[in-house]
Amino acid sequence: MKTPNTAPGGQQPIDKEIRRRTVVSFSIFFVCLTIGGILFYKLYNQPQSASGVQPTLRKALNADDKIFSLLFSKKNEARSFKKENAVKNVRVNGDVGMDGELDTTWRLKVARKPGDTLVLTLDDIKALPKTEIVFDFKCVEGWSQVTWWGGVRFSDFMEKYNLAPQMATKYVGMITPDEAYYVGNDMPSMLQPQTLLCYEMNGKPLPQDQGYPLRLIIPVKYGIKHLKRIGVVYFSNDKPKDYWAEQGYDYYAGL
Ligand SMILES: Nc1nc2c(c(=O)[nH]1)N[C@H]1C(S)=C(S)[C@@H](COP(=O)(O)O)O[C@H]1N2
Ligand SMILES: [Mo]
Repeated sequence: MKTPNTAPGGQQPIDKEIRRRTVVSFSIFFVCLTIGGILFYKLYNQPQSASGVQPTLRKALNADDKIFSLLFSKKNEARSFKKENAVKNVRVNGDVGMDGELDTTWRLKVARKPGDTLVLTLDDIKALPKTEIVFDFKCVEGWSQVTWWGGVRFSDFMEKYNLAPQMATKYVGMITPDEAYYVGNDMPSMLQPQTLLCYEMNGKPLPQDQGYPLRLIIPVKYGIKHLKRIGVVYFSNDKPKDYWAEQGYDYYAGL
């Protein structure tokens, strides 16, 4: 590369160099402007297709659509990890509605409609196809942990128990057996394929303090929505009552 001559008494080479660069910059600018003008003219005079805009523009818009729909679906999916990345000592946080221990006499009550409740055992739930997920569990308090869970997809559960009419409601409510902890989640998040009725952690039955026999795992939401120890599930078009929303936290609590 040529370095400007800054030898004492010789300012002229620098002025020359500046002039040269100015000429080069303007030339490049005008060449680009001309090419841009020609391309624009060609594009503008393209016959319009049935889609209402020039085919080249339509192509660009279609590509744009594709990118955004991909981003959108990714946005609604929590990143998943390998099982090896899951922590062994899973933090226990929140014990509202978790007094005492539960055993096999536990039943899941699914209120299909007022006066019409489906009563299920843990074995009924385990008989459905099993899905596992490893994801970064995030609590609003500011901690997060990569954890590994297993259970049945809520969407599979809804399908197997013929709950299609209930799928048309806006919200799913869940309550602990003692009714002390309760959450509401929007149906699209509940039907998202990573949402599980979970009965395993790290490949083993769910420990008592993690919500034995059944808890919710809903990776697109903060920890507050992952109700441990499900007693009742119900469906509603109004927002179900929500423990932490009542304390002023965001109802949606999405990630
Ligand atoms: N029954 C019940 N479920 C609960 C809570 C609770 O207090 N009671 N706390 C919630 C909160 S704030 C978090 S962060 C997660 C923590 O789950 P973990 O104990 O498995 O880490 O559970 C959620 N589910
Ligand atoms: Mo939390």
